[in-house]
Amino acid sequence: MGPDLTFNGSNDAFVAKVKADGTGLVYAGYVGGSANDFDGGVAVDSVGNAYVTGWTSSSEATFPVTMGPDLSFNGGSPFGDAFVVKVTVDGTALEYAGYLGGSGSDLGFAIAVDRFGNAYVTGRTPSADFPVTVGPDLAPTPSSPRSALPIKSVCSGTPSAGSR
Ligand SMILES: [Ca+2]
Ligand SMILES: [Ca+2]
Repeated sequence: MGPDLTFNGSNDAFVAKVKADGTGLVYAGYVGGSANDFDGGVAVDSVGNAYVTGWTSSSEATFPVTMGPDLSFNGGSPFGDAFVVKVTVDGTALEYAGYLGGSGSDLGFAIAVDRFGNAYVTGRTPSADFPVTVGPDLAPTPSSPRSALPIKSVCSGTPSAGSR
């Protein structure tokens, strides 16, 4: 199943591929389940597979999980979990689709992909039970639970005082 051709309710994310000459769409469809699904970002690899992240309040009962970081919804109000979806070149299938998050509201904001096809997602989480594996920091920051998602996250540096 690719990006869904049927609207799933509340809000859905969508992904669309526009022809190189701009005369039409190669594909366009929804990504989501019955609850709120929001886009965060999209990236494309060298052969044209699209990788979409965002966040969803839709459980696996309606979100099109296939294979992915996590096939079970972890909850969180109001935003649920971040999600990661890989759309095939022709848009007819989701090569994988799954959740990324813990019990809080996990947001996937941006995604990039390397030449080997590894996807890199960054976002925000208030979940102390986020599924950390290897990463810059495996514990939530005590003073601020909104640490960046540590799975291959892309960190931006903080300019030091007085720097330009
Ligand atoms: Ca939806
Ligand atoms: Ca969550």
